[in-house]
Amino acid sequence: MNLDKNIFRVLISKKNFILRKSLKDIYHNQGYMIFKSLISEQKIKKILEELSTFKKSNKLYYSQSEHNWRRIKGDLDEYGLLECSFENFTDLPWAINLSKSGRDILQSHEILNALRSISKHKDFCMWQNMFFDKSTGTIDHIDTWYLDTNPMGELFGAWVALEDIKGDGGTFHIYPKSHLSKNKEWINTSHNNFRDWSETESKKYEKKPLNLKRGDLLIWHPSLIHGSSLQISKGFSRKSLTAHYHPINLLRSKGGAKILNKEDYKVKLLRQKKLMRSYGYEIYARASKREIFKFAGIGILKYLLGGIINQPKNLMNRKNY
Ligand SMILES: O=C(O)CCC(=O)C(=O)O
Ligand SMILES: [Fe+2]
Repeated sequence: MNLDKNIFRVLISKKNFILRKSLKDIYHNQGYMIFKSLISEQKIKKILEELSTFKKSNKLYYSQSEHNWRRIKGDLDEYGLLECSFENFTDLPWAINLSKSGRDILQSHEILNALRSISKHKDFCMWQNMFFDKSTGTIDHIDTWYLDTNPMGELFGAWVALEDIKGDGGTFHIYPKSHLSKNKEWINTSHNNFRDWSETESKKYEKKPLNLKRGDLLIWHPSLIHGSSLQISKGFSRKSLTAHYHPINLLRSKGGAKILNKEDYKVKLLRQKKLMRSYGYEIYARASKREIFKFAGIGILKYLLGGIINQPKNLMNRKNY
């Protein structure tokens, strides 16, 4: 046995343990963590090519910012930028290549390691994702009002810069430490009240615009106030991805939801786990192929029926307030 090598190994793992502990502390203290140059140039080039191909196709997609199904060509501005955010772009059966390039980033080992470095949990599932070509200008909010775990606080928001963010295309911003607020008046309020609460609460903290570089990853706490600004100069994009992850052993919920008894929790968790699929990746995806087809099929139907069923509703866009 080579003793020297072994001692070295122990020292390394001890250092790693200390490093990991301090990363967790920083995350819990600040409410966010930035991982520089995490995603390779090759993966970024691929996904941008795939988005560009998809934009030429005029296929259907679900817009998170408008909350409805739409054709992509009609949503491109005079510079060819997509005006709306594209929700669950990895779950469209008619966008296989785009979906794969998205999963290669959002369900990657790189993001898994980043999540593990700041969480006590080992395995995660991607609940939802979005592709932003242009800044939609998202109101300041905390994700927990919309999505969180039960018990709350273990959801992870993630943002990947697909280009250097300089500001002309709008920026994503956070309010460091705002997740530590004791004020929980947002629980069980309407969206309007929640928006007012977020605006008032954010004023107590310093706003930090994040000029991340292509390939950087940001992870934030579900109670951290964040949002984004509108495009400043025409023609400038804010190419980025976001995703929300939860540990596989926790139930998806909303912040402030009632705590379930052990039995009910177990049953619901089992049901949730049955839907998850790895698709060959180390981070699980939220839904089985069957669910994905169902979601897409309902989408086509809603688009064809139109009217009230597919009405836009953009609650989170700054333009509306
Ligand atoms: O990039 C944005 O405009 C907002 C994204 C966001 O709030 C989220 O993904 O939770
Ligand atoms: Fe958010």
